[in-house]
Amino acid sequence: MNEEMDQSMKIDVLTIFPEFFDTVFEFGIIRRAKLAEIVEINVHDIREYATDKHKMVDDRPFGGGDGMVLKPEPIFAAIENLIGTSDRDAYPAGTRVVLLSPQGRPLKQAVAREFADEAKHIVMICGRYEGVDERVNATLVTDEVSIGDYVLSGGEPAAIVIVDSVIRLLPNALGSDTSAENDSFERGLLDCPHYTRPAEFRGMAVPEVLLNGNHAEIDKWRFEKALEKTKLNRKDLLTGENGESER
Ligand code: 9D3
Repeated sequence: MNEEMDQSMKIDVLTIFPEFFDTVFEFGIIRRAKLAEIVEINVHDIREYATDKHKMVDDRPFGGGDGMVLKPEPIFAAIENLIGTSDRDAYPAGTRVVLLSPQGRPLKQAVAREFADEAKHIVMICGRYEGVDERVNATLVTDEVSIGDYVLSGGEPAAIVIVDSVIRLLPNALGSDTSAENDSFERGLLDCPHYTRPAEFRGMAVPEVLLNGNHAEIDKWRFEKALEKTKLNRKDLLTGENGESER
């Protein structure tokens, strides 16, 4: 096949809990994208790359302290198997090795867009415990990403979030009736409220403007409601102090 024609993406997930991903990629847009061969997703148990007799994947931190640290050897072996090299500078073009970590660059729509536009092969490394041996970060990782300022038990939920946000931006992943350009974060505003039938439910009426068929008035109402909601819940989107403006 002509290389410029092939817009498909390969995603590999490295985790010590592969069962965590057993069903998450089997619904909706992700399922359809897999069936349409827009994306191929494979989940790998880091333990399968451990070579010692106890299949050790973690160890105590040098310098002391609580918790365990993921060992470098199995992760280097996994990357060499999946990419063909553990030399970051020798990765094929379009290869991203993403470490999910609380220390990462915050995930924004612009980051998902960058991966969707530029990556052909993404390997996600899910951290656990207190973290991952820093030599993984220093040598293998091209992008360290966090999904926000709250504490997770590991990188697995973050990997799922990134996979979802990236796949829906791949060419042809959404049905022709939907467009990623209309998504609220691509516009920099939260979405307006939505209503469907019945026009009155338990005494609550749908706003009259939505029923009168005047589309100029409807567009104006929707914009005003979106602005109101954004001022209330996400002032940072309006003042450009959250990095979202790099769209
Ligand atoms: C005690 C200090 N903590 C660092 C902030 C330790 C720690 C907390 C949580 C170490 C690892 C984790 C597990 N979290 C992730 O691996 C993670 C994560 C997150 O916790 N929040 C947002 N995004 C991400 S991406 C990976």
